[in-house]
Amino acid sequence: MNVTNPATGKVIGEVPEDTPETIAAKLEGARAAQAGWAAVPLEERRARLRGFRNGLVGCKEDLARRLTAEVGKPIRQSWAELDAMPARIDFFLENVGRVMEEETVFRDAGKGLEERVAYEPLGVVANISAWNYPYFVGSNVFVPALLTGNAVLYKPSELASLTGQAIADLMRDAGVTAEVFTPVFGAGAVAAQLLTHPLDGVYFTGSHATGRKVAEAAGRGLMRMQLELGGKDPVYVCEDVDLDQAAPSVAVGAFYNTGQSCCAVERVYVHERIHDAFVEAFVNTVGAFVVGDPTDETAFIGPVTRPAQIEVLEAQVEDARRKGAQVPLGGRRREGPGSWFEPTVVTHVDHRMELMREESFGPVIGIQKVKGDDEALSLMNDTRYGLTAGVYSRDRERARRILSSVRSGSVYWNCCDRVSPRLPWSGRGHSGIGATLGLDGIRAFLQPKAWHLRAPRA
Ligand code: TXE
Repeated sequence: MNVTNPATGKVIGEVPEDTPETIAAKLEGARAAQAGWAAVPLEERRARLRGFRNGLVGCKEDLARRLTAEVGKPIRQSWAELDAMPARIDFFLENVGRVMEEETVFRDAGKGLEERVAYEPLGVVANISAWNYPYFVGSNVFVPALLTGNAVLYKPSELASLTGQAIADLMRDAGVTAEVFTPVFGAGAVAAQLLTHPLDGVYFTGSHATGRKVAEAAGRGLMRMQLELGGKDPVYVCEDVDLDQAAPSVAVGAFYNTGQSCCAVERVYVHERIHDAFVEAFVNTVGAFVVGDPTDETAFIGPVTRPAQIEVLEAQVEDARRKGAQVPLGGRRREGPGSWFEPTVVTHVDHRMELMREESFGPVIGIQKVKGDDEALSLMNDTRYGLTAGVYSRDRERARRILSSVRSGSVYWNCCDRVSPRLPWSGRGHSGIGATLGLDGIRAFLQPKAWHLRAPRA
C-alpha cells in the first residue's frame, strides 16, 4: 500500500497490506495472548504504558515530521498533538486503578452473605481509527483498552499508516508484545474483513457513513460497539462579545488542522446587531492565516488530506452560491501538485444549503445572521449531529441557558474545538454512541462481574 504526501502528491512510503489470512493469524495470536496480559499486575501494565508515553516524548521530532509528511498537518500542529500526549496518557495511568477497583455492595454477616462487583476486560477488541488526529483518537482507545487488560487489534487509517506503524513500534519497545497490541494495515476492505471475526468489541473513530457500516457488522457479530463520529458543530456569537477576542477564537476553531477536526466549528450564527462587524473581523483573521508548505513553521493551513474531499468542498460552496450565498474569501481549489483548497468564508447562508447541513471537514465555513437567542438555539439544534456546540457571550447565565438546551455531547462557553482528557467525549445522534476519555472512557473497556458469596455454615 502506497503512502502519499497530500501536500506534494508524491509517494513517500509503503506499508504491507493485511490479507484475510494475516488478519486471521493476528486475531488468533491476540486471543492466545490476552489472558496472560490481563493477568499481568496492573502496576506492571501501567509501567509498560508509561514506557510507551516516554517513548513518544523521546522521539517527538521524528514522529511529528512523519505525521506532517503523511497527512499534511502543519508542523506546529503536529508538535502540539504530540506535546498533549503525556497529559492524556497520564490521566489514564492515574485513574485506571480506581475504575477497576472491586467493591462490596452488600454484606449480611448474620446470613454470611456478601455481594461484590468486579470489573473484567472484554477480551480482544478492534480499534479502527481515523487520520486527522491519529495520536489522540488512537490513544483514547488503545491506552485504556490495554491498561484494563484487553488485547487490541489496531487498524490505523490508511492515510496515517506510517504513524500507525510508529505507534506499534513504540509499544513493542515499551514491552507490550506484538500479540497484545497488533497493528492491522489497509483500507476499508481490510477493516471490514477484520469485523467478520468474532471480536469482543469494536471501537471506531471516523465518519458517520462508515460508522453505520461498522454498526451493521457489530450487530451481526453481536459485539460491544463504540462510535466516535463526525459533527456539524455550531457556535453562536452574542451581541455582547468583544469582537477582537471572539472573531479570532472562532476562526481558529474553524480552521485549525485545516478544518479537519471532528469538533471543528462548522457553522457560525451571529447576532444581527454585530453580524457585519463580526464578518469583517473574521475575514481579516482568516485572510491572515498562512497557507502553505506544512513543514514550514509559519504555516497554519495545509493541504486537504483526502483528495476526494476537495470535490465535497467545491460542491458545498457551489450549492450555497446558487442559493444566494456570498463568498467574501476563497471559494476555490488551488491548482498545482497536492490537494489544496483556499480558506473559504461563506456568508448569507441558510439551512437549505448543504454547507450548513453536512460535515465539510475542510477549510470552509458558513456564517449566518440571527435575530436572537431563540432563533440561534433552534438553528443549532437543526441537525442530526450532536458532537459539540459553543456560545460566545459575556453573560455566563445566558450561555448556560442556551447550552443546556443544545443536543450535543460537549458544550463550550467562550471557547471551542477543545478536548480534555478529564471530560467524557461523546456524541448525540449521528455523532456517535458511547464515550471516550474521562472515567467513562476507561469503563468502556470493562464488563462487570457480579459475585454472590455465601460463607459455609460454621
Ligand atoms: O473517516 P472514515 P476518516 C470523524 C470526522 C470525520 C471522519 C474523518 O469528523 O467524519 O472522522 O476520518 C475505516 N468497515 N472523526 O476520513 O473514512 C478506514 O479504513 C470498517 C470523529 O478517517 O470513516 C479508517 O480506518 N471500517 C472524531 C476508518 O474506517 C472501515 C474524531 C475511518 O475512515 C470501512 C476524529 C468499513 N466498511 C474524526 N471503510 C470523534 N467524534 O471523536 C473504511 N473503514
